[in-house]
Amino acid sequence: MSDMFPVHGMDAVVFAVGNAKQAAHYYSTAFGMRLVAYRGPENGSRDEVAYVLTSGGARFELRGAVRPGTPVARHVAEHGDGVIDLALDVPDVESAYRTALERGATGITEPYGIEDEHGKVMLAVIATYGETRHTLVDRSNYSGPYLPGYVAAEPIVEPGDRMFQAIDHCVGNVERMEEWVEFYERVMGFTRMAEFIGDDIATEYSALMSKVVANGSRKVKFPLNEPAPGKRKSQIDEFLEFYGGPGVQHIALATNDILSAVDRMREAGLQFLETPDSYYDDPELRERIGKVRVPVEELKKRRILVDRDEDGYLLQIFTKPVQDRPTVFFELIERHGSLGFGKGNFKALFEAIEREQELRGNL
Ligand code: TYF
Ligand code: FE
Repeated sequence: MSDMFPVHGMDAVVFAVGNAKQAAHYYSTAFGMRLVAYRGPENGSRDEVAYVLTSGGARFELRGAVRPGTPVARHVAEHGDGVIDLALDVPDVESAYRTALERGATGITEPYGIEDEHGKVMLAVIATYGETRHTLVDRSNYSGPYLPGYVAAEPIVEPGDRMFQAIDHCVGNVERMEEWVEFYERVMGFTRMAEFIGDDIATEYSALMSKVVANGSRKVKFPLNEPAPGKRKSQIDEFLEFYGGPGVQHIALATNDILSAVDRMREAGLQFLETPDSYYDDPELRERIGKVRVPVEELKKRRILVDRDEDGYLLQIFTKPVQDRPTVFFELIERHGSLGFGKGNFKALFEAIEREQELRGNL
């Protein structure tokens, strides 16, 4: 199955935002990303601007509207700032697109090539949950800064050491999780990973159910959440209400130094979810996690969560939502062998999310 739809990894996460110029500044200063490419009225894009930033292998494209009535303007009016495209790096766009459509995916843009002096890129677009899309990209014959139509750009601020190196996973909030799990299985040959949140955990405290699908190499991991009936309003329902339908909930960024990343992001003004002291003072925590690379005190100081499974351990932390609506947020994750998503932290995490929800009056 997966041989029929090979995927190398994520190509880019594309955001539609209300003010791309300012968002580019934010991701440069608070996330330490490097501006590498730009497209706008100065070089032939009359209606839209786009800023492309990278951090190691992770690439974000921030799109904004220059005039009313454009697709980006409409998307932002409807959903607020959000992710419009999880672009996938594929070896053969034509065959991936045909395969996807044969297996029931909705095509948005037929495969096409686009060229400039740096070479040629192949692109096609299929639909996924809500208004989110997957652009299929083959840039193996291209050496420009991003895509034809974009010009190279200089960093907005001089980037220091990288805070993160790659995109670890991209999470979708949907109304019917199983439908989208089956979509990725059928269309892309992705398989279910072991970690999931079933109705047992859901009824206890999380008010959500979750399953994870991944490609064969596990480089692309897509957890999918759906609301579950609980004592109070699900955080997934809050997202669906404020986003105006299904969409990307969080992007997890893989870092190899979560301590310094958190310190620098906080210094730049980014806000993280607060984990209570009781999480760190619980004697069972040390038992559960065993030996990790830093003393628990260092994690406690920064409110970093830790989880261990049979393969190893992971450190993770979650930002608060990064735009006006209580929708998209980020996770930082430092993996040491573990392939999981922090199952042992779900209780503490969901309680922290619910405290925020309550402050917003949405619980
Ligand atoms: O991606 C994950 O599965 C973890 C845990 O609403 C998680 O980051 C799951 C659901 C959710 C927030 C975090
Ligand atoms: Fe996550």
